[in-house]
Amino acid sequence: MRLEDLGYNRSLESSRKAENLEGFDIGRVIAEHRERYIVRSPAGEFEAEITGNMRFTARNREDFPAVGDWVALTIYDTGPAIIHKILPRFSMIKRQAVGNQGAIQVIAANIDYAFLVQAVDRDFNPNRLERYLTLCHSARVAPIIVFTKIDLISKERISEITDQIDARLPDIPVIAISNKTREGYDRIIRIVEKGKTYCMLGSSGAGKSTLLNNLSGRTVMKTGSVSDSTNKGRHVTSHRELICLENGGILIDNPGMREVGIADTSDGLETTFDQITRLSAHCRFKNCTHTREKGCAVLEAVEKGDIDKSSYENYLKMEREKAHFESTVAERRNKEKIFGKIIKDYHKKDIKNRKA
Ligand SMILES: Nc1nc2c(ncn2[C@@H]2O[C@H](COP(=O)(O)OP(=O)(O)O)[C@@H](O)[C@H]2O)c(=O)[nH]1
Ligand SMILES: [Mg+2]
Ligand SMILES: [Zn+2]
Repeated sequence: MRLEDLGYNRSLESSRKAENLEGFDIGRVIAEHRERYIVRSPAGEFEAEITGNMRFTARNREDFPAVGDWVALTIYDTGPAIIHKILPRFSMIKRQAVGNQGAIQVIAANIDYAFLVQAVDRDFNPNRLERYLTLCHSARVAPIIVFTKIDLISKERISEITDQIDARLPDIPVIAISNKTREGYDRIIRIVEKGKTYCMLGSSGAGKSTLLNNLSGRTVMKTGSVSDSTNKGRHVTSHRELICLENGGILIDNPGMREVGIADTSDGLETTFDQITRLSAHCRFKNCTHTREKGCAVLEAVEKGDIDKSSYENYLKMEREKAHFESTVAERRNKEKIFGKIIKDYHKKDIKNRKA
């Protein structure tokens, strides 16, 4: 196994030099569980931990390694390897909670493409696809839509679905497959590029792990439709893993993100709804909300049928969520500021009292 087989390239090599990490081994994090990491390198696969210094200087979850990260480490004969540094990431898929101090969870790092996996039966939902797209755009990951389980519906229904998505999301590649009959697999295999990293995103039960297993030719992921509600805290693929395909592509499976919140995606909205973004330059009012204004270019396009009505409605919904999220964050920062001032004043008084 060479580093290149894991996706290593020239730009990573120059960051390694720039950061003076030539004395260390380089590896890629292929799994993570509670601050224990599995790192793969040309020397083999190792359990690893981060240095104490790295832990103490970490400000948030982003400062810890994640699946897909390139790390500089020291490998020992016995005991775990020690991770000294994370190489700069070129992309990062993350989640951000509104509560819990906006805690960030890094889903995966250094991803080139995301397969947005959605089953064509009960799972089919264009609004949700637009959410995942927005997540990709804000993470700087190129999206590819993969519809699964086409063996469960008629040929007519398949074309209906793909036509609908092509019209609504004209710039995003769409592949329809069956993991059962392997129809469409030739297209998936053709699209996977050597040295590029792909990650699977989509609801639980959509067929991500089955696809990954089939592509890899062996069973690396457990599959099945374990319901989240009946098996609290149990995820079939909670142990995320990165695998290398025969044709040189690198694949990462992820547990279904049960919902994609706007916090994860807000800076990607403009790209997902780029037609609306472009048109809004032609609205009469600069602060147009595209809801009822006269001379609104967006409303005109919706009326003419140039913009898909449900896509427009989804856009408004996500914009509202974004505004709400931003005001919640601002409010929390404000409260923290006020609270910080109270503490400061208290300390000041305390010092004064002690002096007196
Ligand atoms: N009929 C059919 N079933 C599928 C297909 N893909 C996956 N499944 C089944 O759907 C269930 C969930 O698949 P899994 O790969 O575990 O989904 P994941 O949660 O997205 O990883 C399993 O029982 C699979 O056998 C498909 O293309 N057609
Ligand atoms: Mg799975
Ligand atoms: Zn407008």
